[in-house]
Amino acid sequence: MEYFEESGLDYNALLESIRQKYGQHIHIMNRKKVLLGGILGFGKREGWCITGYVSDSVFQNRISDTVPETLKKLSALLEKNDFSASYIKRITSALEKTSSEESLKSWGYVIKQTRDLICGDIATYQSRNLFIPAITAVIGPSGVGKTTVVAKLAAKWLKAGKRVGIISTDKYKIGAEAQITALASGMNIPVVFVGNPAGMRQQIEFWSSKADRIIVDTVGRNPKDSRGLISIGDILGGCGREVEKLLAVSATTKASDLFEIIGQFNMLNFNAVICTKMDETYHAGNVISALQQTGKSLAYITVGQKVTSGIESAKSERVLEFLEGFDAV
Ligand SMILES: Nc1nc2c(ncn2[C@@H]2O[C@H](COP(=O)(O)OP(=O)(O)OP(=O)(O)O)[C@@H](O)[C@H]2O)c(=O)[nH]1
Ligand SMILES: [Mg+2]
Repeated sequence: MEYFEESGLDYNALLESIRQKYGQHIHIMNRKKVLLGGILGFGKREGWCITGYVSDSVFQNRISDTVPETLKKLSALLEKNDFSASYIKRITSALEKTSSEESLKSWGYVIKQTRDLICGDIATYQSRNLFIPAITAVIGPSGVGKTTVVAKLAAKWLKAGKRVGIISTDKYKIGAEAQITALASGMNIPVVFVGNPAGMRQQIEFWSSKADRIIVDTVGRNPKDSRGLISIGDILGGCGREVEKLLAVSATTKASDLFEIIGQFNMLNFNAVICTKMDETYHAGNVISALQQTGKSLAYITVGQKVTSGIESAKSERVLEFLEGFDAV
């Protein structure tokens, strides 16, 4: 799938130019009004921003008889690892362009080159949190492991000697309050609950001299529910200053859904992705394809349900361990 985000002043003209650029098989995920142009904040005009993607079927990789056997085998292996069709095409085309006919006969060569290409595609995120306390919010769809990530991050930063506080915006879901309270109290970390931006502002002020890191747990949101996403943005806006927003997604989600989720949550301007439940997948090509095609970077991966461990800063070589058939040779 190829992802796009285009803006223009006139909606119909914008749609037409997207069709000209990406063809007729576009799938629109989100359209919103935005302010465009101007200099130094003056003279901005209202326009539209459209995000979406071009269906995989358009990019289907037709493998002809002239393609070396190794590349056919590679395509099948990438497909087995859940890479998207357009990502597979990207890799096989890159190999064809940059390799001699002779070297493409070697399976070892093809695997090594592919590993290097995939590694290069996994952008990792370096936190740029400047203020103390640094605020990190974990956002994402329901059930992906956000609260677990919050507890894992709290444990990690606690071990590093930081003073940690947790703010939860999930006051409503049955059991949510008890879940985070139990996790936090096991580590002797205070947790408070807020229900609106004003409450958030108050808590941030209260914690400003008592914590080095504040972690915000948020309510799970259906990515199709724009209003729900906006309400997350509103409550985080109550922090009144920079918040690092990390989008948690599960490694067990299929590539096309990851693509949609990342596209929809983009309206919250999140900084990077946390991929949870990596231990539950053997074929993480879905994650790699979605990250590469949306241009998003990976902050952490989580492996396992234990809250005191199992969160790792993202490293591209490590992500490759969650693929089948791509061991280093
Ligand atoms: N195997 C595995 N399970 C995990 C991981 N992270 C979280 N889980 C499990 O996923 C389930 C949901 O985790 P939560 O942290 O409650 O998910 P959530 O996103 O906060 O859920 P909501 O608040 O309901 O939206 C729990 O059973 C966790 O133990 C992981 O890395 N690996
Ligand atoms: Mg939760």
